Amino acid sequence: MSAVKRSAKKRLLALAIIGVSCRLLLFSAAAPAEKKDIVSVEKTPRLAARLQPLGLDLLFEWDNKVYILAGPRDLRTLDRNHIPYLMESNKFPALTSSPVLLQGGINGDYHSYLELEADLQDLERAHPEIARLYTIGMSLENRKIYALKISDNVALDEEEAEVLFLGCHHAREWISVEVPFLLAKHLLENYASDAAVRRAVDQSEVWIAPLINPDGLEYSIRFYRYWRKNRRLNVDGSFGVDLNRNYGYNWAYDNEGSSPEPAAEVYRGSAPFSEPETRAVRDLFLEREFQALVTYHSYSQVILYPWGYTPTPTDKEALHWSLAADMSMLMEAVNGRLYGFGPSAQSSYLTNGDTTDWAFGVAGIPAYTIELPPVDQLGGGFFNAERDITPVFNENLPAALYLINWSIVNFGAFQAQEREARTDRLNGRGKVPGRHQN
Ligand code: 0X9
Ligand code: CA
Ligand code: CA
Ligand code: ZN
Repeated sequence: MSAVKRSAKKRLLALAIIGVSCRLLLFSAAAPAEKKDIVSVEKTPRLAARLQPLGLDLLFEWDNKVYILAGPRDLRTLDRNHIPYLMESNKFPALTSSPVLLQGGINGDYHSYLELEADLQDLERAHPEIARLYTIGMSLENRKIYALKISDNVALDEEEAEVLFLGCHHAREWISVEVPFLLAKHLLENYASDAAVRRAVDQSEVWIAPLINPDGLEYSIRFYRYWRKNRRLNVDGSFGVDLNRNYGYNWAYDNEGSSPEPAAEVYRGSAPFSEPETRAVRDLFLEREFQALVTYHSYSQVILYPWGYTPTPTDKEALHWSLAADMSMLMEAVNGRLYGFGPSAQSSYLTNGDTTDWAFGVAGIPAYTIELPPVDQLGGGFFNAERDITPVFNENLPAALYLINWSIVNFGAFQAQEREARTDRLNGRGKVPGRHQN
């Protein structure tokens, strides 16, 4: 991870970081101790080059230093590589102060796993004709991974454009649960009254899976707010696979932003789709014929699309670009917040094994990572205030509706293209692997 949010983090006032792991001490008796510190390393080209392959959790850069969130193991890694660092935790009082209680429920206005489960069940119960809740897989710790299907005649698989929205691959990105959840709620609750919503729901099949990493989310709520990965117990005793490095297209292409080291924050797992959480997405995807995909993350306020594993543009750069440009414009019009956009590898950083590379790689469909606000650490980083939830959703709504409508309008062309791809594969002329062959 050459610097998570490298671009966004250039001019930061480091001390504005808030709420670093408010909950660290809350359950410390029960929690396997994963206490972390914030350390800084001088930002020289030489040190940066040596830091890069270590897969550490780079928080931000400020005043010619790189700040890193580091556990005991990470500190040993730094020692072993003779990289000098300074302990900076005392600059971040939130690390050691007692937890701030949020408004309602265990994590305030954000959803915990059980709260989301209850709310999804309520939505299905309140709108049985147009909503159906599916369990698309089980997490490592046996939590259900839910997907809500929204369409007219919801029990039938109709010949309609299918669009997939995903949330929370990364545990600490709580806002990424809320946006797809609120999208589901909006579509269902406005179906009767809003003609545009009704048309979208009637003519498409929208699938919304707001919580791909339930174990990680719960861990982030209860023990360690900064948790990113799932909760896989790795061979070396460390925990977690980065689910957004575990997808099977050019998995392990190289070690840029994706690590073979189990303890790394960007550990890609022992094999492509080694994790039940990514398998759940894969299996749903391969069963359906999605025409577009959005996976929500945070933070940095940017719309990304393939490739992530290489700077080479895809053969659908123009399409990706123009849909992203339109979405960005629609989003900015709501609250005035500008979402940048571009290919992942350039607008973000190189990684391999992410969701959108896989979806595009096997199906050739537009696939977007939307990194929700804030734009940088100064704005709160991963810790959106509860009052951000509604405005962030509001500005993402028109982009989601736009992509659904684009899929509806282009459904005929999509079907023709799928038919052609199938024929090509049958005749051994396939350009892409093809989603039906996995
Ligand atoms: O690193 C990620 O998985 C995503 N960023 S996050 O801070 N939410 O973890 C970005 C994924 C986009 N893909 C690439 N940059 N290749
Ligand atoms: Ca339908
Ligand atoms: Ca269908
Ligand atoms: Zn993420």
